[in-house]
Amino acid sequence: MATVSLQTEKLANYINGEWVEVNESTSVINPATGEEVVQVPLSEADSVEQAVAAAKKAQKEWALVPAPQRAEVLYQVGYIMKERKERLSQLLTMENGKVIEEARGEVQEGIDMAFYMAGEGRRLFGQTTPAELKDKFAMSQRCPVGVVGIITPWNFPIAIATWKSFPAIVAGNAVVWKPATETPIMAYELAKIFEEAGLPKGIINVVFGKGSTVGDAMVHHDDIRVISFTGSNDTGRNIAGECGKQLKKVSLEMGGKNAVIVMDDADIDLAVEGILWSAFGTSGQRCTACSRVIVHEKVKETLEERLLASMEKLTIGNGLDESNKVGPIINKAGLDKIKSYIEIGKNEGAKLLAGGYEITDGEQRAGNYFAPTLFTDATADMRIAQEEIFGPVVSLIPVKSFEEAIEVNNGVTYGLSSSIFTGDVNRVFIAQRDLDTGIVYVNAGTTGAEIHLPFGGTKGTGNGHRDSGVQALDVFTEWKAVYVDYSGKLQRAQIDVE
Ligand code: UN1
Repeated sequence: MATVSLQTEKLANYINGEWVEVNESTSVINPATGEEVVQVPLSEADSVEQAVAAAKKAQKEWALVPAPQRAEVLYQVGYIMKERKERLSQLLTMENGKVIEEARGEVQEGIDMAFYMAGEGRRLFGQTTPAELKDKFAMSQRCPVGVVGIITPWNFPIAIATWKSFPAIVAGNAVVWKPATETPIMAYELAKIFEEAGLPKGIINVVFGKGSTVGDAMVHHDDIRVISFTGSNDTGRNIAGECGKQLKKVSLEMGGKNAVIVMDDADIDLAVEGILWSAFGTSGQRCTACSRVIVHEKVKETLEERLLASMEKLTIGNGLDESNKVGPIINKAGLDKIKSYIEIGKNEGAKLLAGGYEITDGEQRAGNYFAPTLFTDATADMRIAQEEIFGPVVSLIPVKSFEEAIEVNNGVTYGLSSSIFTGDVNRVFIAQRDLDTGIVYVNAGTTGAEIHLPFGGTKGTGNGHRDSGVQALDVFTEWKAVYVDYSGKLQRAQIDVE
């Protein structure tokens, strides 16, 4: 099994280019083994205060650096991440638990984002528009917002951080970043990479600590002009409420209840592969994870049989062992939540076909492992078919028609990702039009978004903004409309138009 060392026992905040220790700290636990990996600082609001002050000062100069030069730093970040990919991936597996192959995939998302956003340094396109008056020039340009706050989750601790920080930085902002307390190592490593890449001090500031203290201080700070948050629904709604009161711009991504639709004309073996990967990869702990399968009744039994046979082959264990395909659950609270949904599902009358229990023997004893779980004969209104479980639990919902499948897919409060397996080209186009989610897949599972496309969802998944893709720039920039009148006389818009 591969091992890398972190070379420190306690992490420090990164503020104004300095590593700043705070008194209190707590353990980061490897979910695969139950062992402590490192101590993470538990900062108070004063750390946020220092970080914002540093960011505010540094941002003024950063905004004056031409964007192609700001982008040079991101290219360097990308090169260093590429060089360090294996180290970062192993550390990611140690703090988060995801299997090493997936950890490499996540680090690759960050590398891709670095080069993609570095390219934006030479684009950051605005628009020129004809003015309604003679000898008058009109354009719209993107301007940095100032100091932005980003709050990132434990399930994609490096990828999501890059989706938010890279566009913010290339656009000329300074960042105050609160990473998840469960997974601070990726933040620590990324801050070191920024430092080595030559990012001026104060442009990225990392403050570790509990969301309620650090996050609250960020949300309520007058000098933080944008909050970009990925995480739980309850927290996101609270943040939205607080930001609303202050008229602070906020971008939210808060999960999904994503479904794979399997039609009667689907390639069933391909559908099984798609479900397996998107439901049980990352132990179901993705916002995009498949947790419902909407299946046409004609192929229900065949799908069940083949899915069960494939599930039996899934190897579960420490993600640093290359042969394991499913890793642990992040912590005991995550496990408890999953267990409670198993009881809910049984009480609601869904039929448990596989799994449904914590694995507590063998090498898995000390970690947090949950058996891949399949419910069948679920109905669309059951809680297991409506609420986000964030674990390796999938519920099969039989339907009688294509129209019903679409309706069931859309009948949840979330709207992140959806997928359809079908051989019918007309259904492909109808589905991509009618599936009410921000991401739609055809003949592929619900996970696997690429960084140069917008990531986010409809309805309760968010508030209309998108992470990654060029669209992420909309979160971190303000549009400025500029009019230059070179006629030499006062020309009144709307009035002096001939
Ligand atoms: C998440 O779970 O919040 O599309 C991010 C995917 C990954 C990102 C998931 N590229 O599944």
